[in-house]
Amino acid sequence: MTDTVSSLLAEIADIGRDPARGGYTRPVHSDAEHILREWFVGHATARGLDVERDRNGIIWAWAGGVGPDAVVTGSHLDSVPGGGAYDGPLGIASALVAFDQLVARGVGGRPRAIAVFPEEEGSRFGVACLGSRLLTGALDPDRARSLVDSEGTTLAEVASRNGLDPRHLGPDPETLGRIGTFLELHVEQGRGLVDLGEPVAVGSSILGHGRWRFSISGEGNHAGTTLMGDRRDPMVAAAQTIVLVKTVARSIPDARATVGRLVPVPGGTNVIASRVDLWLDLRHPEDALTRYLVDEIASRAAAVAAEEGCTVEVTEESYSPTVDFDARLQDQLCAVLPQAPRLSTGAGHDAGVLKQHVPTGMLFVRNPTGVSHAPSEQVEDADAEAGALALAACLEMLATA
Ligand code: HGY
Ligand code: MN
Ligand code: MN
Repeated sequence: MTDTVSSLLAEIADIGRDPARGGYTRPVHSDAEHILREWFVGHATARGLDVERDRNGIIWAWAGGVGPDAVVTGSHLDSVPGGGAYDGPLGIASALVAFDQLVARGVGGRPRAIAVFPEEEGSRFGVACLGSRLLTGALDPDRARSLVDSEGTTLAEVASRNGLDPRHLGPDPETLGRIGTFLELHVEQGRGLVDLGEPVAVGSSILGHGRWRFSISGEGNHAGTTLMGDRRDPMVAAAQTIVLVKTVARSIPDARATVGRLVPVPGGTNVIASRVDLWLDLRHPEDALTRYLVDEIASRAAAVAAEEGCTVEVTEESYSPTVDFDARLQDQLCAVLPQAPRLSTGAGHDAGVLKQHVPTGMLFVRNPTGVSHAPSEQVEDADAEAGALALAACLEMLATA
């Protein structure tokens, strides 16, 4: 095979482009994501890998037999709305090139696989790392089945439409038990490697992060016939909540709090909303402080809402504690990549979910802009190839250690 990471990514460069937002919008089980899945399966099959899809929709491409104690790499193909070209697909393309390297070097040893996890971003059904959470039992299957997208379609319905039996969604200890070590390569979502002048880093930790839905309810009414003093306008309460989110988060060093999504109901220009849903993405290295922050924000939001005659209901949609990757595995990876610094990340990954169950590590590849979840996310061709070679070297070590 003469594929390079850049040539593989060039094959999908037009899939799921979003002219309105810029970048890519590839929600799970969209046409775009299905094309990306077919792209991956085509390349895996062409390499003689045994491809299967498990009960949770995770794709596994096996070389050298199926588990146990397999060395598994992989990432995701779904994106955030208006996302970059590399968040997810870089890990998949690099895994294909790394597997080519292992074949070229005649590397045997443990079975190895590439995994493609669905709905890592949680952009359609609201729960990040949905596939790996189902696989590991971190997400209740009944709750998963009833998750709905913005059209009100449940995950169960979408799963059925896509050849999965929703009754089988859930923990899969047999599949999980095949993994001996999991190593995910991902574009760095920050400027650590730029500042350090290195192309590749070894991951040290993932920041704890959660998502909470704030449903602010007031009284829907006519924009023209309702005097200002007679209103219970949840949009006003929502605006004040968004400002206080920043105030509270800035009071705690290293906290990151974001409201990136807000949905007024019914959403008419000449209509006072009856309800506003907004989502808080909150992250901090210390889980106790994350909890403090969400409680503080929720209580202040209730107070500002009350002043507008509104109420607030807060629902936790997903939460992942801070994850420190296995120290021994980090040391092994750094022994293979002596130039690679160790970097933490503020971004969540399926590796963070799997780490609770199997020895797990990450590699990050330099992103000159440091920007992610936006069209300007970038990886230079030379760094992309360096990442695949680094992944190949680490997989060889893990397969033969
Ligand atoms: O949201 C995250 O941190 C990841 O990109 N899903
Ligand atoms: Mn990602
Ligand atoms: Mn992402």
